[in-house]
Amino acid sequence: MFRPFIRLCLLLTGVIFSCFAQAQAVPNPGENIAFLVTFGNKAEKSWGDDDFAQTFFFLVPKANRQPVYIRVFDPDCGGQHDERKYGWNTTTRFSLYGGTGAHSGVDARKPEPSGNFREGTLLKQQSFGAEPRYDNAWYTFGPLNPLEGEFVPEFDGYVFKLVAQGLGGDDGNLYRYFLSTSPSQNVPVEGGNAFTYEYSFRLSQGKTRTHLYPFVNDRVVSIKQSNFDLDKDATIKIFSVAKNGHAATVSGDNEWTSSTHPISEKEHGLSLDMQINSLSRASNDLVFYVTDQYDTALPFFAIPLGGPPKYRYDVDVKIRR
Ligand SMILES: [Ca+2]
Ligand SMILES: [Ca+2]
Ligand SMILES: [Ca+2]
Ligand SMILES: [Ca+2]
Repeated sequence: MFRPFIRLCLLLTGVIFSCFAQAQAVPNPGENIAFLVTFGNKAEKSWGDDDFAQTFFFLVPKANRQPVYIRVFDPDCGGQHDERKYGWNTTTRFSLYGGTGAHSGVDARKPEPSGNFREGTLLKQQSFGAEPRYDNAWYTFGPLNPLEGEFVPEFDGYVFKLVAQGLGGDDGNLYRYFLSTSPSQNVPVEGGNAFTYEYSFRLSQGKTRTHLYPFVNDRVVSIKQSNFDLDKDATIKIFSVAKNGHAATVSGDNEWTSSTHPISEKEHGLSLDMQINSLSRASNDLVFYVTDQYDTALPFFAIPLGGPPKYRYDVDVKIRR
C-alpha cells in the first residue's frame, strides 16, 4: 500500500534532479529568457534598460573545492545578437568581485547600482566594444578558487559577483552567462546556481511564456513586484503553492509600475513562479525586481530553490479528506 507513495517520491526526486541537471546556464532554459541585456549609458531608457547596469551572483556549493569559471556569451556589442542604434559605439565593462562585502554589502543587494554596490574585492575586469573575436563567442573569467568568493550562510555556498555596466554609447548589449568547471566548454558545477536582485532581459521571440523565480524567505509577509518598460505587451501571473495565477500589474512604455501581493506561511522557503505571457511577437527588453514589506530586494534564482512551484489544490483536498 506504500508503493504509490514511493513512486511519487521517486517521481519528485527525478523532477528535482532533472531540474538541477540543466544547471548553470544564465538565464536557465526553464526561465525561457532569450538574453540578458545592458545598454550603453547614452541610450534612451525607453529602449528597456533603466540604469545601464546589471549585477549577477554565482553560487558555488560549500563542498566544492575545484576551480570554477564564469563564461560570458557574446560579451561584445556589435555583430550578432545585439541591438544597434545607428553605428555601434557601446562599451560594456564586466567586473568580477569576491571577498567580504561582495554580497553581504547592503548596496550590493539593492535593485539599482547605487552607493557602494561594487563592494568586495575586484578579481578581474574586462571591457568590450564591437569585437568580432567575441561576437557570437565566449569570454571566460577564471580559474576562480571558490574560496575567493564570499561565503553566504543563507545559501550555504561561496558567491561571486559579476557587474555588467554600459560605459558609453547607445546600443543594447545582449549576452548570457554560464558557471562552468571548464574554461573552454559549458560543464555545470554540481549544485551551482546564479541569482540577481534586478533582472534586465529580453523576452524570447514570439508569443512566449517566461518564468521568473523569486525566492521567498521566512520573514516575508508581502511582496511588491516592480517592472519597467513591458510596453503593456504581456500579462503577469504569480503561481506558488498557495497562488493559482494571481494577476500582477504590467508597465507601459518607459515607465515603472508595481503591485503588492500577500505571502502566506506555506510559501516560505520556496520560490514563486512569476509567469510573463507576451501578447505580440515584437522583441521586448525590460527590467524586474521584487521587494518584501521592508523594501528589501528578493533574489531571482536561475534554478528555483525548492523546485518550480506548483499550486497544491489537489494536495490540499487530499489532506483534508
Ligand atoms: Ca550606437
Ligand atoms: Ca555580438
Ligand atoms: Ca553582446
Ligand atoms: Ca520594452
